[in-house]
Amino acid sequence: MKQLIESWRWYGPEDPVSLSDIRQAGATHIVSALHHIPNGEVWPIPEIQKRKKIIESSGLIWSIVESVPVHEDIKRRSGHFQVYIRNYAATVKNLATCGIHTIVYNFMPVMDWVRTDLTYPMVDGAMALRFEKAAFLAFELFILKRPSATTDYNLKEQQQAQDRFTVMTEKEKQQLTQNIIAGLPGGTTESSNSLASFQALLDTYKNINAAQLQANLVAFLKEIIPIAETHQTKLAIHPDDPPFSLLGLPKVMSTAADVKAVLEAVDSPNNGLCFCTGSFGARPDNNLPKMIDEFGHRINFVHLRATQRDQFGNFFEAPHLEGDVDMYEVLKALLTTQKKYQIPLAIRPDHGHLMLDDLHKKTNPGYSAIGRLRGLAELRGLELGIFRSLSEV
Ligand code: DNO
Repeated sequence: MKQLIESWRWYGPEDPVSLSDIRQAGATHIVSALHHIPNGEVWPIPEIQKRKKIIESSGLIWSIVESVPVHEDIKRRSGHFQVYIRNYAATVKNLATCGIHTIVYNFMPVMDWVRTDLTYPMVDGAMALRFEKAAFLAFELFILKRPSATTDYNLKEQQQAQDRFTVMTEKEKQQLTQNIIAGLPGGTTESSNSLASFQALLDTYKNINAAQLQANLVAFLKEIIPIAETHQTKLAIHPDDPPFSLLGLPKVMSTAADVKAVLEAVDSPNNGLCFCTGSFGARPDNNLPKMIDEFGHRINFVHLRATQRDQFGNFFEAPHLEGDVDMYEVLKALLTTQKKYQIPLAIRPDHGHLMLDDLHKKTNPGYSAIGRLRGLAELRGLELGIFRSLSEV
C-alpha cells in the first residue's frame, strides 16, 4: 500500500508562490497550465517543454495539467467546434509526447468557478472565499438585469437579493461584477469586459438545456477519449463550482447521478473524474465517501478542501479539516480505493485561507502559499495516521 501523491497548483512563472516555496511545502508534483495560450489553440511542444524544464530544474515533476480549457463552441456544439476538438486532440497528443498524461478540464458554460466574496473574514483573523447566494442574485437581478432572472427565482429569493443589493457599496458591486464576468485566476472563463458582452455570451446558451449540454459533453468525449487512450492519457472532469445552476445556465457535473451518466456513456478509465471535495461538498445531497467508493478507479485526480454550507444556499471555505466535508472518511475512502485498484492517486490541497504574511501580499484568490501549506500539512498528518492504521490491519 502506498500513500497519496502530493501535488500543488502552480500558475507558472508569474505565480507569486515560487517553485522553491512549493518544494518546502513538501509537495513533489506540480499541477500547471499554459494560461497564456488562448482557449481553443493547440499547445505547441516547445512551449510545453519550456514549462517542464523550469519545473524540473526545481526538483519537481509536472505530471498534471489543470486545465486544458474546452472552447465554448465545443460546449455549444456550434461554430468551429470540429476545429477546436481537433486542436484539443493535438494538445492531448503534444502533452503526452512531453510525458504529461493527466488533464483536468470542466464543462461549465460561460463561467468557471465563482465566488462572491474573496476576503470573507474568519474569527481567527484569516480570510476565506465565500459564495453568498443573495449577493449573486443581486448581481443577476439588479446589476446585469438578466431578462429572465425574475422567472428563475421565487419572490422570497428576489426579496433577499433586493435587500442585499440595497446595502452593497459601489466598491462591492464593482468587485462582484469583476469576479463574475472576468473570471477568477486559473479559471477557464472567457473573460468579458462589459456586462453587455457577458449577457451576449449567456444568450448563446438560451436554447441549450442540461440534457443538450450533457449530450454535447458525451459527443466531445466520444471523439477525445480514443485519442487519450492511444496516448495513455487520463482525462479528469472537474465538477461544477458551485454545483447548481446560476444565470439560467445548464449544469451537468454537480451530482453523483451526473457523474455516473457521463462515466457510463464513455466507459473507459481514460474518461475520469477530478474529485473536488469542496465543489461536490457544497451540496448536502452528495455523499462524498460513497461517491469515492462508487467511482473508484475512475477518479483520476483529487482536490481536497472543505466547504461549509448554511440553509440559505451560501457556503464558505472552511479550514481543510473542518466544514461539512468529513475529511477523515474522504481520505480513508481514497486510500482504500487506491489499494483496491492499485492505481496511484494524486491529491492537491485546494485553496487555502489568506493568512499571516500573505495578508499583506499580492496573491491569487484561494492560492496563497501559507493557507495551502496549512491545508497540506493537516491533510498529510491525517492521511499518515489513516494510512498507518489501515496498513496495520
Ligand atoms: C478553482 C479550480 C478551477 C478548476 C477548473 C478545472 O480553484 O478548481 O478553476 O481548475 O474548473 O477545469
